[in-house]
Amino acid sequence: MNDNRLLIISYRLPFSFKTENRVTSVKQSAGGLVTAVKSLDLPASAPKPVWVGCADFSPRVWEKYKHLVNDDFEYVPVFLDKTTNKGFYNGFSNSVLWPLFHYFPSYVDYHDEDLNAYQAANQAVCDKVVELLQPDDLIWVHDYHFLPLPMLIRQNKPSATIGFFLHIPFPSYEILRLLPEKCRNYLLNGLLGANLVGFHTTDYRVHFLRSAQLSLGLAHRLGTIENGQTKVQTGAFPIGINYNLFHDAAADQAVVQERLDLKRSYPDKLIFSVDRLDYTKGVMQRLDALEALLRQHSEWLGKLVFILVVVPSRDQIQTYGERKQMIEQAVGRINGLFGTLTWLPIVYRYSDVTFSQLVALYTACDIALITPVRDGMNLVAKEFVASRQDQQGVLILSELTGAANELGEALLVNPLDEYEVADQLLYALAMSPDEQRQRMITMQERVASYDVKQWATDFIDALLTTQQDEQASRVI
Ligand code: GDG
Repeated sequence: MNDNRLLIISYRLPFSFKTENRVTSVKQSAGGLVTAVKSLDLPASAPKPVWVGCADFSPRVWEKYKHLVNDDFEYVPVFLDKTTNKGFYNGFSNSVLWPLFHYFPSYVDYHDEDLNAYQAANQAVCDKVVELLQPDDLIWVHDYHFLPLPMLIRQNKPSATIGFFLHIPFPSYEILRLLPEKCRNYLLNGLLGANLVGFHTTDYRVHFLRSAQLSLGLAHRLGTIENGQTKVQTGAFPIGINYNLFHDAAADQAVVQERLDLKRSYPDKLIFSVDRLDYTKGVMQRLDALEALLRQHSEWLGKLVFILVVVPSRDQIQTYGERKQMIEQAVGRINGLFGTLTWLPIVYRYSDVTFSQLVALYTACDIALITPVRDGMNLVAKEFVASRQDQQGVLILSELTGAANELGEALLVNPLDEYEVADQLLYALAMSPDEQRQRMITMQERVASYDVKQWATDFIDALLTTQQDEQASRVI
Protein backbone atom coordinates (compact mmCIF):
# COMPACT_ATOMS: atom_id res chain seq x y z
CA MET A 1 0.00 0.00 0.00
CA ASN A 2 1.11 3.58 -0.41
CA ASP A 3 -0.39 6.96 0.43
CA ASN A 4 -3.16 7.06 -2.15
CA ARG A 5 -6.58 7.80 -0.77
CA LEU A 6 -9.03 4.90 -0.99
CA LEU A 7 -12.66 5.33 -2.03
CA ILE A 8 -14.78 2.31 -1.19
CA ILE A 9 -18.20 1.78 -2.69
CA SER A 10 -20.61 -0.87 -1.42
CA TYR A 11 -24.39 -1.12 -1.28
CA ARG A 12 -24.52 -0.74 2.48
CA LEU A 13 -22.47 1.42 4.76
CA PRO A 14 -20.91 -0.62 7.60
CA PHE A 15 -23.25 0.70 10.30
CA SER A 16 -26.87 1.50 11.00
CA PHE A 17 -28.69 3.66 13.52
CA LYS A 18 -30.82 2.07 16.21
CA THR A 19 -33.26 3.90 18.46
CA GLU A 20 -34.33 2.27 21.72
CA ASN A 21 -36.15 4.05 24.54
CA ARG A 22 -35.69 7.26 22.54
CA VAL A 23 -31.91 6.90 22.61
CA THR A 24 -30.21 6.57 19.23
CA SER A 25 -26.99 4.64 18.92
CA VAL A 26 -24.80 3.29 16.15
CA LYS A 27 -24.78 -0.41 15.42
CA GLN A 28 -21.68 -1.66 13.56
CA SER A 29 -22.31 -4.33 10.94
CA ALA A 30 -20.11 -7.39 10.91
CA GLY A 31 -20.44 -9.01 7.48
CA GLY A 32 -17.54 -10.40 5.47
CA LEU A 33 -17.10 -7.31 3.32
CA VAL A 34 -17.02 -4.96 6.30
CA THR A 35 -14.45 -7.02 8.17
CA ALA A 36 -12.38 -7.29 5.01
CA VAL A 37 -12.27 -3.60 4.22
CA LYS A 38 -11.76 -2.56 7.83
CA SER A 39 -8.79 -4.85 8.22
CA LEU A 40 -6.77 -3.07 5.53
CA ASP A 41 -3.35 -2.06 6.76
CA LEU A 42 -3.23 1.56 5.68
CA PRO A 43 -0.02 3.52 6.27
CA ALA A 44 -0.34 6.09 9.07
CA SER A 45 0.46 8.79 6.52
CA ALA A 46 -2.40 7.77 4.20
CA PRO A 47 -5.45 10.06 4.03
CA LYS A 48 -8.67 8.88 5.68
CA PRO A 49 -10.41 6.44 3.33
CA VAL A 50 -13.87 7.41 2.15
CA TRP A 51 -16.74 4.89 2.14
CA VAL A 52 -19.73 5.59 -0.12
CA GLY A 53 -22.92 3.53 0.28
CA CYS A 54 -26.69 3.73 0.10
CA ALA A 55 -28.30 5.10 3.23
CA ASP A 56 -30.95 3.13 5.09
CA PHE A 57 -31.70 6.27 7.13
CA SER A 58 -33.02 9.71 6.23
CA PRO A 59 -30.88 12.81 5.56
CA ARG A 60 -32.36 14.25 8.77
CA VAL A 61 -31.18 11.30 10.86
CA TRP A 62 -27.76 11.53 9.24
CA GLU A 63 -27.37 15.24 10.01
CA LYS A 64 -28.46 14.69 13.60
CA TYR A 65 -26.42 11.58 14.42
CA LYS A 66 -23.43 11.46 12.08
CA HIS A 67 -21.19 12.63 14.91
CA LEU A 68 -21.82 9.21 16.55
CA VAL A 69 -20.05 7.48 13.68
CA ASN A 70 -16.51 8.22 14.51
CA ASP A 71 -13.80 5.89 13.28
CA ASP A 72 -10.98 5.60 10.73
CA PHE A 73 -13.28 6.14 7.73
CA GLU A 74 -15.17 9.10 6.34
CA TYR A 75 -18.69 7.99 5.37
CA VAL A 76 -20.73 9.44 2.53
CA PRO A 77 -24.32 8.18 2.29
CA VAL A 78 -26.21 8.34 -0.97
CA PHE A 79 -29.94 8.92 -0.44
CA LEU A 80 -32.17 7.12 -2.93
CA ASP A 81 -35.91 7.57 -3.02
CA LYS A 82 -37.94 4.54 -1.90
CA THR A 83 -39.13 3.50 -5.37
CA THR A 84 -35.65 3.67 -6.88
CA ASN A 85 -34.14 1.75 -3.98
CA LYS A 86 -36.81 -0.95 -4.19
CA GLY A 87 -36.36 -1.50 -7.93
CA PHE A 88 -32.58 -1.32 -7.56
CA TYR A 89 -32.12 -3.57 -4.52
CA ASN A 90 -35.13 -5.90 -4.22
CA GLY A 91 -35.77 -5.76 -7.95
CA PHE A 92 -32.87 -5.92 -10.37
CA SER A 93 -30.07 -6.72 -7.89
CA ASN A 94 -31.78 -9.43 -5.86
CA SER A 95 -34.49 -10.72 -8.17
CA VAL A 96 -32.44 -10.81 -11.38
CA LEU A 97 -28.69 -10.72 -10.81
CA TRP A 98 -28.58 -12.71 -7.55
CA PRO A 99 -30.66 -15.70 -8.76
CA LEU A 100 -29.08 -15.72 -12.22
CA PHE A 101 -25.49 -15.52 -11.03
CA HIS A 102 -26.24 -18.37 -8.57
CA TYR A 103 -27.68 -20.58 -11.34
CA PHE A 104 -31.36 -20.15 -10.39
CA PRO A 105 -32.72 -18.82 -13.70
CA SER A 106 -36.26 -19.86 -12.86
CA TYR A 107 -36.21 -17.42 -9.90
CA VAL A 108 -35.37 -14.46 -12.16
CA ASP A 109 -38.11 -11.85 -12.14
CA TYR A 110 -37.10 -9.34 -14.79
CA HIS A 111 -38.83 -6.00 -15.26
CA ASP A 112 -37.61 -3.09 -17.38
CA GLU A 113 -38.57 -0.64 -14.64
CA ASP A 114 -36.27 -2.44 -12.16
CA LEU A 115 -33.41 -2.18 -14.66
CA ASN A 116 -34.20 1.55 -14.93
CA ALA A 117 -34.03 1.87 -11.14
CA TYR A 118 -30.72 -0.04 -11.11
CA GLN A 119 -29.34 2.38 -13.70
CA ALA A 120 -30.63 5.40 -11.79
CA ALA A 121 -29.08 4.18 -8.53
CA ASN A 122 -25.73 3.51 -10.19
CA GLN A 123 -25.87 6.99 -11.74
CA ALA A 124 -26.62 8.58 -8.35
CA VAL A 125 -23.65 6.80 -6.76
CA CYS A 126 -21.46 7.70 -9.74
CA ASP A 127 -22.37 11.39 -9.35
CA LYS A 128 -21.33 11.26 -5.70
CA VAL A 129 -18.04 9.51 -6.48
CA VAL A 130 -17.21 11.98 -9.25
CA GLU A 131 -17.91 14.86 -6.86
CA LEU A 132 -15.54 13.39 -4.26
CA LEU A 133 -12.78 12.13 -6.54
CA GLN A 134 -9.27 13.58 -6.26
CA PRO A 135 -6.25 12.82 -8.46
CA ASP A 136 -4.49 9.54 -7.53
CA ASP A 137 -7.45 8.21 -5.51
CA LEU A 138 -7.96 4.46 -5.76
CA ILE A 139 -11.60 3.49 -6.26
CA TRP A 140 -12.72 0.07 -5.01
CA VAL A 141 -16.25 -0.91 -6.08
CA HIS A 142 -17.89 -3.92 -4.44
CA ASP A 143 -20.37 -6.42 -5.76
CA TYR A 144 -23.21 -7.05 -8.15
CA HIS A 145 -25.21 -3.97 -7.17
CA PHE A 146 -22.67 -1.86 -9.06
CA LEU A 147 -21.67 -3.73 -12.21
CA PRO A 148 -22.18 -0.63 -14.44
CA LEU A 149 -20.44 1.77 -12.06
CA PRO A 150 -16.82 1.41 -13.29
CA MET A 151 -17.79 2.52 -16.81
CA LEU A 152 -20.02 5.33 -15.54
CA ILE A 153 -17.11 6.70 -13.52
CA ARG A 154 -14.68 6.16 -16.42
CA GLN A 155 -16.88 8.22 -18.76
CA ASN A 156 -16.66 11.15 -16.36
CA LYS A 157 -13.07 10.65 -15.24
CA PRO A 158 -11.10 8.86 -17.97
CA SER A 159 -7.90 8.59 -15.94
CA ALA A 160 -9.47 7.30 -12.70
CA THR A 161 -8.03 4.12 -11.15
CA ILE A 162 -10.94 1.76 -10.59
CA GLY A 163 -10.98 -1.71 -9.05
CA PHE A 164 -14.06 -3.93 -8.87
CA PHE A 165 -14.54 -7.05 -6.75
CA LEU A 166 -17.42 -9.48 -7.24
CA HIS A 167 -18.43 -11.31 -4.03
CA ILE A 168 -20.77 -13.79 -5.76
CA PRO A 169 -20.06 -16.28 -8.56
CA PHE A 170 -19.71 -15.04 -12.12
CA PRO A 171 -21.80 -17.62 -14.04
CA SER A 172 -20.94 -19.40 -17.24
CA TYR A 173 -21.90 -17.67 -20.48
CA GLU A 174 -24.77 -20.09 -21.07
CA ILE A 175 -26.43 -18.66 -17.95
CA LEU A 176 -25.48 -15.03 -18.54
CA ARG A 177 -26.92 -15.10 -22.07
CA LEU A 178 -30.38 -15.66 -20.59
CA LEU A 179 -30.38 -11.92 -19.95
CA PRO A 180 -31.67 -9.78 -22.80
CA GLU A 181 -28.72 -8.80 -24.99
CA LYS A 182 -28.97 -5.06 -24.30
CA CYS A 183 -28.94 -5.73 -20.59
CA ARG A 184 -26.10 -8.30 -20.71
CA ASN A 185 -23.89 -6.03 -22.82
CA TYR A 186 -24.63 -3.07 -20.60
CA LEU A 187 -23.46 -5.00 -17.53
CA LEU A 188 -20.33 -6.40 -19.19
CA ASN A 189 -19.41 -3.01 -20.64
CA GLY A 190 -19.93 -1.53 -17.20
CA LEU A 191 -17.33 -3.83 -15.67
CA LEU A 192 -14.95 -3.09 -18.53
CA GLY A 193 -14.59 0.46 -17.24
CA ALA A 194 -12.44 -0.94 -14.40
CA ASN A 195 -8.66 -1.32 -14.45
CA LEU A 196 -8.91 -4.45 -12.35
CA VAL A 197 -11.81 -6.88 -11.94
CA GLY A 198 -11.41 -9.42 -9.13
CA PHE A 199 -13.24 -12.70 -8.47
CA HIS A 200 -13.07 -15.33 -5.73
CA THR A 201 -11.94 -18.12 -8.06
CA THR A 202 -10.26 -18.71 -11.39
CA ASP A 203 -13.45 -20.34 -12.71
CA TYR A 204 -15.47 -17.17 -12.17
CA ARG A 205 -12.71 -15.16 -13.82
CA VAL A 206 -12.66 -17.45 -16.85
CA HIS A 207 -16.47 -17.23 -17.13
CA PHE A 208 -16.19 -13.45 -17.24
CA LEU A 209 -13.43 -13.42 -19.85
CA ARG A 210 -15.36 -15.85 -22.03
CA SER A 211 -18.57 -13.83 -21.69
CA ALA A 212 -16.76 -10.65 -22.78
CA GLN A 213 -15.42 -12.55 -25.77
CA LEU A 214 -18.68 -14.18 -26.82
CA SER A 215 -20.97 -11.28 -26.05
CA LEU A 216 -18.83 -8.32 -27.04
CA GLY A 217 -16.21 -9.92 -29.31
CA LEU A 218 -13.39 -8.76 -27.02
CA ALA A 219 -10.35 -11.01 -26.97
CA HIS A 220 -8.21 -11.41 -23.86
CA ARG A 221 -4.52 -12.12 -23.42
CA LEU A 222 -3.15 -13.47 -20.14
CA GLY A 223 -6.35 -12.44 -18.41
CA THR A 224 -6.24 -8.86 -19.71
CA ILE A 225 -8.77 -7.28 -22.06
CA GLU A 226 -7.87 -4.23 -24.12
CA ASN A 227 -10.97 -2.05 -24.06
CA GLY A 228 -10.16 1.07 -26.06
CA GLN A 229 -7.93 3.22 -23.89
CA THR A 230 -8.36 0.99 -20.82
CA LYS A 231 -6.47 -2.21 -20.14
CA VAL A 232 -8.77 -4.32 -17.99
CA GLN A 233 -6.88 -6.79 -15.88
CA THR A 234 -8.63 -9.66 -14.12
CA GLY A 235 -7.56 -11.73 -11.16
CA ALA A 236 -8.65 -14.38 -8.66
CA PHE A 237 -8.52 -13.11 -5.07
CA PRO A 238 -10.16 -15.71 -2.77
CA ILE A 239 -11.47 -13.74 0.19
CA GLY A 240 -10.23 -14.82 3.62
CA ILE A 241 -11.34 -14.13 7.17
CA ASN A 242 -9.81 -12.50 10.23
CA TYR A 243 -8.25 -15.78 11.33
CA ASN A 244 -6.88 -14.60 14.67
CA LEU A 245 -10.17 -13.04 15.69
CA PHE A 246 -11.98 -16.39 15.42
CA HIS A 247 -9.08 -18.49 16.67
CA ASP A 248 -8.52 -16.39 19.78
CA ALA A 249 -12.23 -15.94 20.49
CA ALA A 250 -12.56 -19.67 21.16
CA ALA A 251 -10.87 -19.05 24.53
CA ASP A 252 -12.81 -15.87 25.46
CA GLN A 253 -14.59 -16.15 28.78
CA ALA A 254 -18.01 -15.43 27.27
CA VAL A 255 -17.49 -18.05 24.55
CA VAL A 256 -16.25 -20.67 27.03
CA GLN A 257 -19.37 -20.12 29.14
CA GLU A 258 -21.72 -20.31 26.13
CA ARG A 259 -19.95 -23.47 24.99
CA LEU A 260 -20.33 -25.10 28.41
CA ASP A 261 -24.03 -24.28 28.38
CA LEU A 262 -24.43 -25.79 24.91
CA LYS A 263 -22.52 -28.95 25.84
CA ARG A 264 -24.65 -29.31 28.96
CA SER A 265 -27.88 -28.90 26.99
CA TYR A 266 -26.76 -31.20 24.16
CA PRO A 267 -24.46 -33.89 25.56
CA ASP A 268 -24.71 -36.05 22.43
CA LYS A 269 -23.38 -35.41 18.92
CA LEU A 270 -24.00 -31.87 17.74
CA ILE A 271 -24.37 -30.82 14.09
CA PHE A 272 -24.47 -27.09 13.32
CA SER A 273 -25.17 -24.75 10.45
CA VAL A 274 -25.73 -20.99 10.10
CA ASP A 275 -26.77 -19.13 6.96
CA ARG A 276 -28.74 -16.12 5.88
CA LEU A 277 -32.21 -17.14 4.73
CA ASP A 278 -31.47 -17.73 1.07
CA TYR A 279 -32.38 -20.42 -1.46
CA THR A 280 -28.71 -20.56 -2.51
CA LYS A 281 -27.68 -21.85 0.91
CA GLY A 282 -29.30 -25.29 0.43
CA VAL A 283 -31.15 -25.48 3.75
CA MET A 284 -33.98 -27.61 2.35
CA GLN A 285 -31.54 -30.09 0.80
CA ARG A 286 -29.69 -30.22 4.14
CA LEU A 287 -32.90 -31.14 5.93
CA ASP A 288 -33.56 -33.85 3.34
CA ALA A 289 -30.12 -35.29 4.09
CA LEU A 290 -30.75 -35.30 7.83
CA GLU A 291 -34.06 -37.02 7.26
CA ALA A 292 -32.37 -39.64 5.04
CA LEU A 293 -29.81 -40.29 7.78
CA LEU A 294 -32.43 -40.71 10.49
CA ARG A 295 -34.56 -42.96 8.27
CA GLN A 296 -31.68 -45.21 7.31
CA HIS A 297 -29.85 -45.25 10.64
CA SER A 298 -32.31 -45.42 13.46
CA GLU A 299 -29.39 -46.16 15.80
CA TRP A 300 -28.78 -42.38 15.76
CA LEU A 301 -32.29 -41.49 16.92
CA GLY A 302 -32.01 -39.70 20.25
CA LYS A 303 -28.22 -39.45 19.92
CA LEU A 304 -27.69 -36.35 17.82
CA VAL A 305 -29.05 -32.83 17.54
CA PHE A 306 -28.90 -30.50 14.56
CA ILE A 307 -28.83 -26.81 15.51
CA LEU A 308 -30.07 -24.92 12.46
CA VAL A 309 -29.63 -21.13 12.63
CA VAL A 310 -31.26 -19.18 9.83
CA VAL A 311 -30.61 -15.46 9.79
CA PRO A 312 -33.42 -13.25 8.41
CA SER A 313 -32.55 -11.69 5.08
CA ARG A 314 -34.31 -9.89 2.19
CA ASP A 315 -37.69 -10.61 3.70
CA GLN A 316 -39.43 -8.16 1.35
CA ILE A 317 -38.84 -10.49 -1.59
CA GLN A 318 -41.52 -13.12 -2.14
CA THR A 319 -39.21 -16.11 -2.79
CA TYR A 320 -37.50 -15.47 0.56
CA GLY A 321 -40.76 -15.45 2.50
CA GLU A 322 -41.80 -18.69 0.78
CA ARG A 323 -38.45 -20.29 1.61
CA LYS A 324 -38.94 -19.50 5.30
CA GLN A 325 -42.30 -21.28 5.26
CA MET A 326 -40.82 -24.29 3.47
CA ILE A 327 -37.98 -24.58 5.99
CA GLU A 328 -40.31 -24.26 8.96
CA GLN A 329 -42.70 -26.88 7.56
CA ALA A 330 -39.81 -29.29 6.97
CA VAL A 331 -38.38 -28.73 10.48
CA GLY A 332 -41.83 -29.33 12.00
CA ARG A 333 -42.37 -32.43 9.89
CA ILE A 334 -38.98 -33.99 10.71
CA ASN A 335 -39.28 -33.19 14.40
CA GLY A 336 -42.81 -34.61 14.39
CA LEU A 337 -41.73 -37.74 12.56
CA PHE A 338 -38.68 -38.68 14.61
CA GLY A 339 -38.97 -36.71 17.85
CA THR A 340 -40.08 -38.11 21.19
CA LEU A 341 -41.37 -36.44 24.34
CA THR A 342 -37.78 -36.00 25.52
CA TRP A 343 -35.82 -35.48 22.29
CA LEU A 344 -36.13 -33.48 19.05
CA PRO A 345 -33.60 -33.90 16.23
CA ILE A 346 -33.65 -30.24 15.12
CA VAL A 347 -33.26 -27.08 17.16
CA TYR A 348 -34.27 -24.27 14.83
CA ARG A 349 -33.64 -20.55 15.31
CA TYR A 350 -34.82 -17.85 12.93
CA SER A 351 -32.70 -14.94 14.16
CA ASP A 352 -29.10 -13.90 14.25
CA VAL A 353 -26.80 -14.89 17.09
CA THR A 354 -24.14 -12.81 18.83
CA PHE A 355 -20.50 -13.20 17.91
CA SER A 356 -19.86 -15.10 21.17
CA GLN A 357 -22.76 -17.46 20.52
CA LEU A 358 -21.54 -18.01 16.97
CA VAL A 359 -18.04 -18.98 18.08
CA ALA A 360 -19.47 -21.10 20.91
CA LEU A 361 -21.55 -22.99 18.33
CA TYR A 362 -18.56 -23.37 15.99
CA THR A 363 -16.51 -24.82 18.83
CA ALA A 364 -19.19 -26.91 20.57
CA CYS A 365 -20.34 -28.80 17.50
CA ASP A 366 -18.95 -32.08 16.22
CA ILE A 367 -19.90 -31.38 12.62
CA ALA A 368 -20.35 -28.13 10.67
CA LEU A 369 -22.77 -28.95 7.88
CA ILE A 370 -22.26 -26.27 5.24
CA THR A 371 -24.02 -27.22 2.06
CA PRO A 372 -25.01 -24.30 -0.18
CA VAL A 373 -26.19 -25.21 -3.64
CA ARG A 374 -24.09 -22.28 -4.87
CA ASP A 375 -21.91 -19.79 -2.96
CA GLY A 376 -19.28 -17.34 -4.20
CA MET A 377 -16.94 -18.25 -1.35
CA ASN A 378 -18.63 -19.02 2.03
CA LEU A 379 -16.93 -17.49 5.02
CA VAL A 380 -18.75 -19.62 7.59
CA ALA A 381 -16.68 -22.66 6.56
CA LYS A 382 -13.43 -20.74 7.10
CA GLU A 383 -14.62 -19.27 10.42
CA PHE A 384 -15.49 -22.74 11.72
CA VAL A 385 -12.00 -23.98 10.81
CA ALA A 386 -10.29 -20.95 12.37
CA SER A 387 -12.14 -21.19 15.65
CA ARG A 388 -11.21 -24.84 16.35
CA GLN A 389 -8.26 -24.29 18.70
CA ASP A 390 -8.82 -27.93 19.77
CA GLN A 391 -8.22 -29.11 16.16
CA GLN A 392 -11.36 -31.22 16.41
CA GLY A 393 -14.62 -31.13 14.50
CA VAL A 394 -15.54 -32.21 11.00
CA LEU A 395 -16.38 -29.86 8.15
CA ILE A 396 -18.88 -31.18 5.60
CA LEU A 397 -18.75 -28.72 2.74
CA SER A 398 -20.58 -28.36 -0.54
CA GLU A 399 -18.36 -28.68 -3.60
CA LEU A 400 -20.42 -25.85 -5.13
CA THR A 401 -18.86 -23.18 -2.90
CA GLY A 402 -15.77 -21.14 -3.73
CA ALA A 403 -14.33 -22.26 -0.38
CA ALA A 404 -14.25 -25.91 -1.56
CA ASN A 405 -11.29 -24.97 -3.81
CA GLU A 406 -9.22 -24.21 -0.72
CA LEU A 407 -10.64 -26.71 1.78
CA GLY A 408 -10.05 -30.05 0.12
CA GLU A 409 -9.58 -31.77 3.50
CA ALA A 410 -13.26 -31.18 4.32
CA LEU A 411 -15.72 -33.93 3.45
CA LEU A 412 -16.82 -32.49 0.11
CA VAL A 413 -20.34 -33.29 -0.99
CA ASN A 414 -22.83 -32.52 -3.70
CA PRO A 415 -25.68 -30.95 -1.69
CA LEU A 416 -28.31 -32.16 -4.14
CA ASP A 417 -27.51 -35.79 -3.36
CA GLU A 418 -29.19 -36.30 0.01
CA TYR A 419 -27.87 -39.88 0.29
CA GLU A 420 -24.28 -38.80 -0.31
CA VAL A 421 -24.63 -36.10 2.36
CA ALA A 422 -26.26 -38.62 4.72
CA ASP A 423 -23.35 -41.04 4.12
CA GLN A 424 -20.81 -38.32 4.84
CA LEU A 425 -22.71 -37.38 8.00
CA LEU A 426 -22.48 -40.98 9.09
CA TYR A 427 -18.76 -41.03 8.33
CA ALA A 428 -18.23 -37.76 10.20
CA LEU A 429 -20.14 -38.98 13.25
CA ALA A 430 -17.70 -41.87 13.53
CA MET A 431 -14.48 -40.09 12.48
CA SER A 432 -11.56 -40.70 14.83
CA PRO A 433 -10.07 -37.73 16.73
CA ASP A 434 -6.79 -38.36 14.90
CA GLU A 435 -8.31 -38.06 11.46
CA GLN A 436 -10.24 -34.96 12.55
CA ARG A 437 -6.98 -33.40 13.75
CA GLN A 438 -5.05 -34.18 10.59
CA ARG A 439 -7.72 -32.71 8.34
CA MET A 440 -8.22 -29.67 10.58
CA ILE A 441 -4.52 -28.78 10.89
CA THR A 442 -4.04 -28.64 7.13
CA MET A 443 -7.15 -26.52 6.64
CA GLN A 444 -6.11 -24.18 9.46
CA GLU A 445 -2.70 -23.64 7.94
CA ARG A 446 -4.28 -22.67 4.65
CA VAL A 447 -6.98 -20.39 6.09
CA ALA A 448 -4.43 -18.68 8.38
CA SER A 449 -1.91 -18.10 5.61
CA TYR A 450 -4.27 -16.20 3.30
CA ASP A 451 -6.39 -14.18 5.68
CA VAL A 452 -8.60 -11.23 4.97
CA LYS A 453 -5.80 -8.71 5.44
CA GLN A 454 -3.74 -10.48 2.79
CA TRP A 455 -6.74 -10.58 0.48
CA ALA A 456 -7.40 -6.84 0.75
CA THR A 457 -3.71 -5.97 0.52
CA ASP A 458 -3.22 -8.13 -2.59
CA PHE A 459 -6.19 -6.54 -4.31
CA ILE A 460 -5.10 -2.99 -3.55
CA ASP A 461 -1.50 -3.72 -4.51
CA ALA A 462 -2.65 -5.15 -7.85
CA LEU A 463 -4.82 -2.06 -8.39
CA LEU A 464 -1.93 0.22 -7.57
CA THR A 465 0.20 -1.58 -10.15
CA THR A 466 -2.43 -0.90 -12.82
CA GLN A 467 -2.30 2.78 -11.83
CA GLN A 468 1.48 2.88 -12.09
CA ASP A 469 1.36 1.11 -15.49
CA GLU A 470 -1.22 3.60 -16.78
CA GLN A 471 0.79 6.57 -15.58
CA ALA A 472 3.98 5.15 -17.13
CA SER A 473 2.26 4.54 -20.48
CA ARG A 474 0.99 8.14 -20.50
CA VAL A 475 4.53 9.46 -19.97
CA ILE A 476 5.89 7.33 -22.85
C1 GDG B 1 -21.40 -13.00 0.33
C2 GDG B 1 -21.30 -14.17 -0.65
C3 GDG B 1 -18.97 -14.59 0.14
C4 GDG B 1 -23.97 -14.95 9.61
N1 GDG B 1 -24.89 -15.12 10.55
C5 GDG B 1 -24.44 -14.52 11.67
C6 GDG B 1 -23.20 -13.97 11.40
N2 GDG B 1 -22.93 -14.23 10.12
C7 GDG B 1 -21.71 -13.83 9.41
C8 GDG B 1 -20.80 -15.04 9.24
C9 GDG B 1 -20.02 -14.65 7.99
C10 GDG B 1 -21.02 -13.82 7.19
O1 GDG B 1 -22.03 -13.38 8.10
C11 GDG B 1 -21.69 -14.64 6.09
O2 GDG B 1 -20.77 -14.78 5.06
P1 GDG B 1 -20.92 -15.88 3.91
O3 GDG B 1 -19.68 -15.85 3.10
O4 GDG B 1 -21.16 -17.21 4.52
O5 GDG B 1 -22.22 -15.52 3.07
P2 GDG B 1 -22.93 -14.20 2.40
O6 GDG B 1 -23.56 -13.35 3.43
O7 GDG B 1 -23.88 -14.76 1.40
O8 GDG B 1 -21.75 -13.37 1.69
C12 GDG B 1 -20.34 -15.23 -0.12
C13 GDG B 1 -19.10 -13.32 0.98
O9 GDG B 1 -20.05 -12.42 0.42
C14 GDG B 1 -17.76 -12.58 1.08
O10 GDG B 1 -17.24 -12.28 -0.18
O11 GDG B 1 -18.18 -15.52 0.86
O12 GDG B 1 -20.20 -16.27 -1.06
O13 GDG B 1 -22.59 -14.74 -0.90
O14 GDG B 1 -18.94 -13.83 8.32
O15 GDG B 1 -20.04 -15.17 10.41
N3 GDG B 1 -22.48 -13.31 12.33
C15 GDG B 1 -23.03 -13.19 13.58
N4 GDG B 1 -24.25 -13.70 13.89
C16 GDG B 1 -24.99 -14.36 12.98
O16 GDG B 1 -26.10 -14.82 13.30
N5 GDG B 1 -22.32 -12.57 14.53
